[in-house]
Amino acid sequence: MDRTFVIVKPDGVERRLIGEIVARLERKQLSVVAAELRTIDRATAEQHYGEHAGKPFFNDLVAFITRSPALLLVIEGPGETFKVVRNLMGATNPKDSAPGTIRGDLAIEMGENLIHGSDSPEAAAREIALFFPNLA
Ligand code: D4T
Repeated sequence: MDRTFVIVKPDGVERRLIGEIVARLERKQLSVVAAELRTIDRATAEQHYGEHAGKPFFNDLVAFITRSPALLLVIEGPGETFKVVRNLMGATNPKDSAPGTIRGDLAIEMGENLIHGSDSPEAAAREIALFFPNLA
């Protein structure tokens, strides 16, 4: 089985969309294999979004992802799980994401786009190790 890392971001928890979002992953026949509701600390957020350090939206991004609890998830599927999840999520900017996707149906602002999913198998391994260091 093949794993990826997902965050239901603070806006998703605040809007009480945990059930809706997890249900969409499960209906696709993906499995939740680890889950934790956690307020992400600043150091972890800066490491997670390291590729965006120095960009104009970086400080807002870190402030957003740390502002209240997020649901951290390890998701498992039969293969290319990161890609399956990214397709369910829709495009990063909710103004571009297709209807039928999580962002396309439920989000409208780039800064509040509900969900994160790793964008490659390498990112999935790195992010699972960062957020769930005790997971085998
Ligand atoms: P995440 O990482 O949150 O799943 O989003 P994506 O993988 O879909 O997109 P990303 O890494 O390029 O962007 C991370 C995060 O930053 C916000 N963002 C991005 C922003 O506010 N302004 C921007 O110009 C970009 C590119 C949205 C998602």
